[in-house]
Order: sequence, then C-alpha cells, then structure tokens
Amino acid sequence: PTVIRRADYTPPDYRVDRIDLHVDIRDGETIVTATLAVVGNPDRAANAPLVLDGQDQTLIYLKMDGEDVPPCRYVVQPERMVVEEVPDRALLEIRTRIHPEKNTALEGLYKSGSMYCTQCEAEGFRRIAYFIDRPDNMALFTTTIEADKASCPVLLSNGNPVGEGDLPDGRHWAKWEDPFRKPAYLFALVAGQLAPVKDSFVTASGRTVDLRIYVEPGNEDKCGHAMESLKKSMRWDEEVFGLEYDLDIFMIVAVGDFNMGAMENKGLNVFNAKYVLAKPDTATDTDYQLIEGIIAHEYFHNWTGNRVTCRDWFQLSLKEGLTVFRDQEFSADMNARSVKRIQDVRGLRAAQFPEDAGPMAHPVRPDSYIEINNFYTATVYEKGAEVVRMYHTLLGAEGFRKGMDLYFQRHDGQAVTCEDFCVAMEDANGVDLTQFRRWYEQAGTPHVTARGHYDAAAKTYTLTIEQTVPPTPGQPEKQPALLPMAMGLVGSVSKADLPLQLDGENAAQGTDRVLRVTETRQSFTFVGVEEAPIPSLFRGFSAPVKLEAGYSADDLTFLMANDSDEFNRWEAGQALARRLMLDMVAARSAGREMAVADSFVDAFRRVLTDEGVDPAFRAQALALPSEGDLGESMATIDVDGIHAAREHLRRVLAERLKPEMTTIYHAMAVRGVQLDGPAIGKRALRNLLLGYLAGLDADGLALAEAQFQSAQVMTDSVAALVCLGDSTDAAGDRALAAFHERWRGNALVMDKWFSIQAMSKRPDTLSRVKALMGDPAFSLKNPNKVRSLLGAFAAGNPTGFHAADGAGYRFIADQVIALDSMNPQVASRLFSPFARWRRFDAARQALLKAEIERVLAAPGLSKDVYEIASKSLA
Ligand code: HT7
Ligand code: ZN
Repeated sequence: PTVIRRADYTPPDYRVDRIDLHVDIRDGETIVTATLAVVGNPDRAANAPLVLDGQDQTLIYLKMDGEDVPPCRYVVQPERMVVEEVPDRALLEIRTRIHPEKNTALEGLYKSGSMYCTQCEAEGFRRIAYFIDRPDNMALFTTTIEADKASCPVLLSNGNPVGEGDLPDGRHWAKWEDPFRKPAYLFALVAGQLAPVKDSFVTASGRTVDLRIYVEPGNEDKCGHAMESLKKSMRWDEEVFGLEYDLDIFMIVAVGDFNMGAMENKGLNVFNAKYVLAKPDTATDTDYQLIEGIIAHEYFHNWTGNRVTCRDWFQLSLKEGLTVFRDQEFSADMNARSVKRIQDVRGLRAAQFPEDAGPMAHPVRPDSYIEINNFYTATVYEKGAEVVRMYHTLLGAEGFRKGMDLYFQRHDGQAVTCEDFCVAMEDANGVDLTQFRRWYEQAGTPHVTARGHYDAAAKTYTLTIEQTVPPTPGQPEKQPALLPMAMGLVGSVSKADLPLQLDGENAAQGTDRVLRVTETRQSFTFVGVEEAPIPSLFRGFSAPVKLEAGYSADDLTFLMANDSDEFNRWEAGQALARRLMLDMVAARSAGREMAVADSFVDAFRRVLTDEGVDPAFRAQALALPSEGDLGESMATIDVDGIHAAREHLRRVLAERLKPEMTTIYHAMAVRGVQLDGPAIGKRALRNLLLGYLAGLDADGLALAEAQFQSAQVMTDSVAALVCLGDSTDAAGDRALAAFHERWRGNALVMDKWFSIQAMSKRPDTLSRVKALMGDPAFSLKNPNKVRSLLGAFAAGNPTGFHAADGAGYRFIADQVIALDSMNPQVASRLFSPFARWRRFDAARQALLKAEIERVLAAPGLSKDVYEIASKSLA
C-alpha cells in the first residue's frame, strides 16, 4: 500500500467550486447525479488531467458542458477517475450507481436499520460521488434527495431547507442548500422514518435557531439531556469565545450503527445513538457526562473544524486537538473542574502514553500514513488537546482568546495548518513560539526528573529539572521541549504555599506560577525561602510529561494532605499507590510476601473519612491506578503480578477499613432519581466502596445484590452488576439473567450487559464471551456490539486477553480477520492492543507475534489492519 507523506503536499490542479447533488434512493440501489463546477488552478501543468476520487461506484455516464465525454478522454480506476483535456472552467455531470444496503464499512452512504445515513470523514464522500475529496477543496453544496415517502418521510442534508414536494409512485423530494463552503468530509444526508424533538435557541445577536434532534420513533423521551447540553454549549461558545451559530437550523440525528462517537457535518451532526439517548433508568452518570461532552465537541467544531478547516489530513489535530480542549473546558465549567481534569489525565495516561511509547507512536501532526482512519488517535486528539492547553497556560486566558480571535479573523472560510494556528497565537501576543513547535514535530512523552536542594542558611531553594524525549519510530534523536511548569513550594512546617521569588527578581510573584522549562537541564533558584519546602510540580498537569520528582513516601503523604492544587493532591495519592503496588509486584515475583504498609492504609483512611472533601474528589482519590497504568511503569509488563498485587491491595484495604467503608457506603445513598453534581459525586464514592466491599466477602456481595434489586438509576444498577458479574457465586448469574430479561429490547443497555461480562474477573470469561457472540442481541456488523463485547475483552480485561496459553490472542485475532472484510475501521481498532506485543514477557511476545503474523497473512487484508500489523512488527 502507498505511504502518504506530509512533505509531499501540493495544491490541487483543479478545484470543485460548486456541487449540485441529486440522490435518488431506491430499494437496492441509489442513483447519484453530481454536477460539478470545476475550476483549473492557473499554476497547473498544461496537460494536467482532472483527477476525481471515487470508489465502489458504477459509472452510468459522464458529461462535460452538456456533451458526453468520449471514452478515450477518461479512464475509471478502482479509486479514481482521470479526465483529460479539461478546460479552465467546466461543468461536469456524473451519474453513478451505489449500493448503500451492501455497505458494511459504514463509510459513505449506508443503511442503519431502516434509515439511510452518511459518514464522510475522512474519505467517505468518494463512495457517494466522484469528487476532489480532500479537505482543501471547499465547495458550495446543494443537495436534492428523492425517496419513497412512506419508508423515508424525513429527508435531511446540510444547510437550510429550500424546497420539497411529492412525486408520482408514492415518492417525494427535498432540497437543501448550504450557504457555507465546506470540504466534502462535512457532507451529510439522512433519509428515513425519524421523529424530531424540537427546541430553539436565541443567539447573542438575537437570531432564533431551530434545534432538532431526530431519533427512531419511540425514543423521543430520551433526548432531553442532549438538547439541554446543546443549548449550554451554544451559550458557552458565545460567552467564552464570542462564537455564534451561523445557520437557521441545527440538527442532530441519532443512529444505531456508527464507526465512531459522532460527526460534526455542517448543520447536520450525525451521532452514535449511545451519545444522544439517555434516561436515568437506561443511562449511567458517565453516559450523561459523555453525552454533554460529545454534543459540545461536535457543536464546537462548527467554528473549529467547519468554518476554519484543515488543509490536509496531517493537520487533523488543528481541529481535533483544539476542539477537545474546548469541550474539556466546557465540561470543566459545567461540572467540578478538578475532577474533570483528573478524568482527562487518567484517559491520556491510559491510551495516549502507551501509544506514544509503542510502534504506532507519531507526532501530534503526523509525517506519514497509509490509512488516515488509523490516525484518529489519542495522540492527535488528547495529546493535541494538551498542546492547545499549553498555549493557554503560557499565554493566559486573555492571551489565548486574542490568539483565537486573530485565528478566526485571518482564516474564516479557509483550509489551514497547525502552523497557521501557532502563528496566530504568536502574532496576537507578540511572542516567539519557535521551540513550542516541537510539540507538533516530535513523538514520545517527555521524561522529566526534578530534584530540589534547600539551603537553610541562605534561605534558598534550588530546583533542577532534566528532560529527555525518548526515541520513537523514525525519530531517534530529540530536542528538548518547551514545558510550561505550573508550580508551587509547600512549606513543610507551615503546610502553606510559600511566596515565589526567583533569584534576580525584586519581589515575590505570588505563590503559584508557571516556569518555562526550555533546556535539557535547567535550574531555578528561589530566594527568601523561610522553611524547607516540598515542591508541587506541573500543577493541574500543566504539560503532558512523565515526572519523577524523587519524592519519599512521606513527601507524597504530605502533598496528599497539604497541596493547595487539588489535581496534585490526587496525583500524590496515585504515586503513593503506584509505588506500593509496584513493590508488591516485585515482592511476588521474588517469592516474597506482598506487604501493605500501615502508613498507606492510614493515608487512605484519612481521605476516605474526610467529610470536608467533596465525595466526587474522594472517589477519584480512592480509586487505585489501573492495571494498565501500573504496566506502563514496568520494563516488562507482569500481567499476572500486577493483577495479583492490585487485587491483594484492594482486599487488604477493604478488610482493614470495612467498618468505615460500610458506614460511608450507606451515608452516600441518594434518595430517588437525582442527577445533579452532588448526587453524581455521592454515587461515584458509594459505588467505588461497593467495589471494595463486594470483592471482600459475602456481606459485600449481599450489599451488591441488594443494591442491584433496589436500584432506581442505571448507575447503581450497573455498579452492582459489575460486582456481581465478577463473582462466581450464583448471585452473579441471577443478576445477569435478570438484567437481560429486563433490557434485552434496548440495544444500548445490552451493550453494558456485554461489556460487564467481557471485563469480568471470572476465570471462565473467554468461554463466556465466545458464547455471548451467539446471543441474538450480538452482531459483528454493529460497531457498538463489537466494542462492547470484543473491544472490552481485548482492551479492558488484561488477564483474560493476556491469558498465558494465548487463547485470548487467538480468539481476538480470529475476530479481527472476520471483521476486516466487513468493516476495516472497526477491525483495525480491535486489533490495536496487539501492537504493544514487545512490552510483555518472552512467552507472550511469541504468542502475540504469531497472531500478528497470521493476521498479516490473511488474504485481502485492508490497508487499515495492514498498517497496524506491519508497523507493529517493524
Ligand atoms: N471528526 C469526527 C471524526 C469521525 C470519524 C473519523 C473517521 C471515521 C469515522 C468517523 N466518525 C467521526 C468526530 C469528531 O472528532 O468529532
Ligand atoms: Zn472532533
């Protein structure tokens, strides 16, 4: 397969200025007639042909300026059509036949249930019509949809509705016009039996926007939260960034079959139903928060992505990193800020750090790809958001806003680059960000060590920071990154933040400041330091680095209790727990007892019982680092050792703190159905404690069974079912059967039932997962089902997937091969855990490698899976 390189970017020889689409949907086939107004680039070579992207279409005819184009002037290849002798301006009319009913890849036009819908990012439009399908071709679109009126009463596309009417034979049509130029990846079309939930929003300038959420009839009562989230997002973007919505109508459609979470098509967002539909008895608190965040994310794309888009797909983080940062800030403003930050950093560490340390490591702005769908990664999204956050940290909220304003002023209506964004930030603030650009260029998570020295006589404190960026594929040598380090010094006696005055400064500048770390080794000397401090570094996780600060266990316990930065209080607790568990893993592997220090239990007790601390924060602080997190800290991941150590520590904590845990479990009960922040926080703490207690003894399991039976909200039901599903007691199967009986008609709730079983700690989980594939609710064709059963097993059940006999590997590799011919995007994601094969012991490495080789040898392998497999072995 061809490697596409960023360095090879050239402007296109032609552009499509306008496209008039006519989509005639019939049972079994759809006829697409596209009229393209094509304009030649004056700089093109004299004989440059017009190359239109297109695949999986049958050409019916091709006309230019009203005349049939003779066959000698064009050639149709599997992925393009090449037309010779196209003048500077031409009107092409291209009619093709496509088969949405047979489209299992869910790219382009496909059927989800009885509904027709589209997914065009990144390169799906070329499966609908021949076109210049690259993001720097921004065209004006009009779309006419024609379909059977009874089976497809609702016909939607981008922009504003401009006409509709009836046709003979029970058919009808609707025409949509989008006044904003856009790349083809933002095109959307929906046709089907859909029920609208309607509302409206008055913009800051007084325009009324119609808001509609379209769902399958019967689901109208599950849209309230999505609609409220949309209105909050619209207001927030006006207030924080001065950005107003620009069309008269904004629509969201929920579909059951979708490769990702949602898609920001102009004026017509298409969503995985999982991120729209919610009622307290069907959706968990986490689902509610995800819906709020994803609705916001897609809405925010209207400016960061749609009005200003990417020049090419290497610039993907321009829109995704920025929009993730915006949705994170929105959610932080709507909920508890530090808890949101903790959740985001947990996510970054769980997915992005391993990616950055493996064979698929790539910069935030990648240099090459084989299949762009493989680059919708944690690096482009989440590390990209950290990069945007660092501008915010370095320039301050005001400076960042100035940069954003200038970015829109310069680039509205354009397809631009990450460099353009950086230049706007520089110019608006009069700063030089040359070194900062390394964050776009270099892959790999910087490793930072910090050491401090207090001179009591001179009252100085010297902090020495060293950084290295590890080598990654294709990048053996790295330069130091610019690290904004938010920090403070906590007095060891006063337990308060000390004034911060650097040597050479006239006066202290507050007690919390951002230092710019620019060198491989750099020292900062603070003067007037009246007492020995414990440094609190990278507060709020101000740069995406791995920090080793040489803290003693006492230092960490001190910071857990006294750091004024809530994020770093949490961080200190995690570091303490991580250190303890890694010691336990080492002890186990040396044949020694896994000892748990009393001081750790005491520190845990103090957080648990501190009623002055918000329950949501306590829940975060008392959740031990995950097995994946611990593995990241080991040279060779000891799967069984990590599991044994973590489970042992959970049991010891539950044993030693059972009375306190039980009391607080009951005290955190929430009456009835309450969905506000405090109720969510209480449930989070209560359910965390239920996990500890249910893993301990019969009393705990009884609590779980009682909670399962009386639960009034899905959060409590699922939390109890997770505990019961982990147990081999008959109560587990009873609860799973009862849940199935109650919810088997609800696809989204059944996803939870599949996931809980796939991630179960039971020893027979693999055989149960295999059996579940035969459940009538399961289908390999539905991405949500694949993710909830197979994805949850492969990525969320370390001991099951990494079983020493390799049975987990064989099973998932079989499913990847089966899935690849249907849906390469989903197959490739399911396959990704194999990429980390070199991180495990020799026996597992051999087993994993053999499966990667088997997948690579599968006939007709997609580019998607090929890229992951071949890069993993390189
Ligand atoms: N921009 C959207 C990405 C997306 C996507 C990409 C590839 C294949 C299918 C897809 N569905 C959605 C979603 C977002 O980041 O907002
Ligand atoms: Zn996005």
